[in-house]
Amino acid sequence: MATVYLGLGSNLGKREENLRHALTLLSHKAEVEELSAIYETEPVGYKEQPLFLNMVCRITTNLSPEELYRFAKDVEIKMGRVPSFPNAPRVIDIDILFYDDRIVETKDLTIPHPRLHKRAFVLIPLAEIAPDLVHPKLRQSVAQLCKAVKGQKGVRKYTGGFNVSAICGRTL
Ligand code: PH2
Ligand code: MG
Ligand code: MG
Repeated sequence: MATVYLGLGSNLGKREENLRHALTLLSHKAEVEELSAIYETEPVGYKEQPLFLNMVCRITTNLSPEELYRFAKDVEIKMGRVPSFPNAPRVIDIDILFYDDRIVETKDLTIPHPRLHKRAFVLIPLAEIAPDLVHPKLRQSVAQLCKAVKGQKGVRKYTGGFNVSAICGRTL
């Protein structure tokens, strides 16, 4: 069984509902073990788009990294995500952040996620549920990476929140 951290983001449609729906679909093939809070975040990269909701979760799974990547893409497509330009607005984005302490570098897939250490919208929620997790390439903990990351002001706790107890026995 592998322990995996996923980053989720949505900035189109009913954003909260999209996060909840993605977690439900993910839970059909993986155990959703822990969730961060939800954060409302300023878009990074391409700025002229709506605010995102972002969160992270920890899952356990028997899927290989490639199988999990395919599964996450299938969930994105099922939820109506359409191919677009990099950093474009999206109904849902599901990124594999860490897969145990594996390093994967193939044409389609890079694990750890190649930009996670630069993204406050990933590190702030991740530091909530896995501060001591060590990045296997950078050899720094999530808490250390989070302390150093730029753009923290653009990441704010979202006060909405939803009941996910059916997914992992926890309410946000
Ligand atoms: N995802 C991106 C690009 N920019 N900005 C925020 N705030 N949140 C995201 O999830 C995000 C982004 C590409 O995946
Ligand atoms: Mg992404
Ligand atoms: Mg993605």
